[in-house]
Amino acid sequence: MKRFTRNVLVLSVAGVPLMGWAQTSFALEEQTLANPDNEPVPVQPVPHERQLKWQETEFYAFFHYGMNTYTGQEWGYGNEAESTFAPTAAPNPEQWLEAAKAAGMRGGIAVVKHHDGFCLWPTATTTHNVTRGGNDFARNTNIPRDFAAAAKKLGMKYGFYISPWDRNSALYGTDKYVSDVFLRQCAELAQYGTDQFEMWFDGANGGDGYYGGANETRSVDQSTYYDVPNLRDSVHKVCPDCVLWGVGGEARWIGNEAGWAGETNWSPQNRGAASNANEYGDEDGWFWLPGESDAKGTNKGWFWHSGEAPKSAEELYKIYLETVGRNATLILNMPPDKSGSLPAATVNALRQMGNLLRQRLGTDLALTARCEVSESRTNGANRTYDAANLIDGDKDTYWATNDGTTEAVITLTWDEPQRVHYVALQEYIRKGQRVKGFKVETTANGSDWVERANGVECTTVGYKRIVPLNGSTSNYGSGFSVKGVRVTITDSKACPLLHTVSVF
Ligand code: FUL
Repeated sequence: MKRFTRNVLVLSVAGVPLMGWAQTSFALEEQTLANPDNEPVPVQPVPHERQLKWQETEFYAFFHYGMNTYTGQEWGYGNEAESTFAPTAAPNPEQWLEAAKAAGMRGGIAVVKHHDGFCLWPTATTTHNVTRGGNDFARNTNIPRDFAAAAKKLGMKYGFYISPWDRNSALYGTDKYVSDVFLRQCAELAQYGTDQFEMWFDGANGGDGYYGGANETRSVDQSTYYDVPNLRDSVHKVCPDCVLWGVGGEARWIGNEAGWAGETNWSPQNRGAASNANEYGDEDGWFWLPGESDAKGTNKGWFWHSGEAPKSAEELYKIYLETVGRNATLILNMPPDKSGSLPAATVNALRQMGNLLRQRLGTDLALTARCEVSESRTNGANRTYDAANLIDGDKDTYWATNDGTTEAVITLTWDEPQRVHYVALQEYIRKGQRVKGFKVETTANGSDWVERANGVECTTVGYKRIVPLNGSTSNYGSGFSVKGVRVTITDSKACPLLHTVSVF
């Protein structure tokens, strides 16, 4: 039996009405009423189920392909003749996604309409589309159809980038553009697969353009123009797991296009925050708006350009550590060329990147460690909060402390020395992001501890934090020979909840 003390609202005493808070206590069977599993109270805001699934995608590809591939531009003006789109072979999304998979990516987003307004599927909303392309390869192109089919075949997640800004449409800037063109295009895309994981809505909105021959500047207020609440509800009815990125308001731009997130990175954020605040999120943010970092995988633009080269596998690996390793997702761009396929050099760089990820982050040494904690929460009827949950490879079980405990120590030890480079931590974010500070130490002999990760801001954790023990994201180094790794949580918004501690 356990005695619970509750604050209850007292409405009347002896017939005399009265409003106020009084403290009563009553005995109950242990944890049998509202919270039999003794689960911690969530720290708001918390993610929606679809945001959780989206976050688990972690690392996915961006494919910028379209009219610009054939004009060499980055932002087409909207006046390009449809016949300019003329692939030299049938565009091959399966080849794109195979290369992404080899890099360790779990999905991809294909650009199917960029700011120039040219649609890579046979849409009913505009004649500025592939059906009027320059050859049979163009006229048979349907990227949403083929991309979705390839993703399903390869077991990858998929989604589409559709630019809200349309420099071709005569209607852009009017309500009719939103109702008859943009929302319909989104509805058409939703029909290409109900299991889409993300729709990407760019932040570049309005400016000069062709606009059906008007050749003028048109500006809109992107916070109200696109009828986003209606768009969100309509897409979710068809694609319940599809996160509407950017303008859609369910995940945020990390705020630079350089492939890094802040070491301190909160998933909570306030809508409309400045881009340099997006790199860090907001500890007190009202919305669960997790960060996505978009980065170029090549040395020129988002679209393919003659003479371009992919970044090296080491550069890509550093980007990974500084995004996925800092509580953001990484969407890495690799542009198909005029043949509609990825160039061989790109495919090769992606394969090498995948090799690095497997070699360096593929074998979790924590799974063979002893794991002890300074405190674990009292177990519930159907849930345990023990140290064992940290190393059971199960993201749905977690370790927690009791309410009121915001500092704790997790110690992993091995009988034989292990060569280690990274510690990775993952919070059980279903109940909100909590950890505000931690430190990492190692011991070579089992008794003398040395603090590692010097120079690294050991602050937030979130969905995933990968901490380089040598403090460097660019130098893998030779690692440390250790018999123990100790993580001390030094501050947390409420009792910390971690589902996994990994050591690589
Ligand atoms: C930007 C766009 O303007 C670029 O062209 C590109 O699509 C990039 C991913 O987003 O804001």
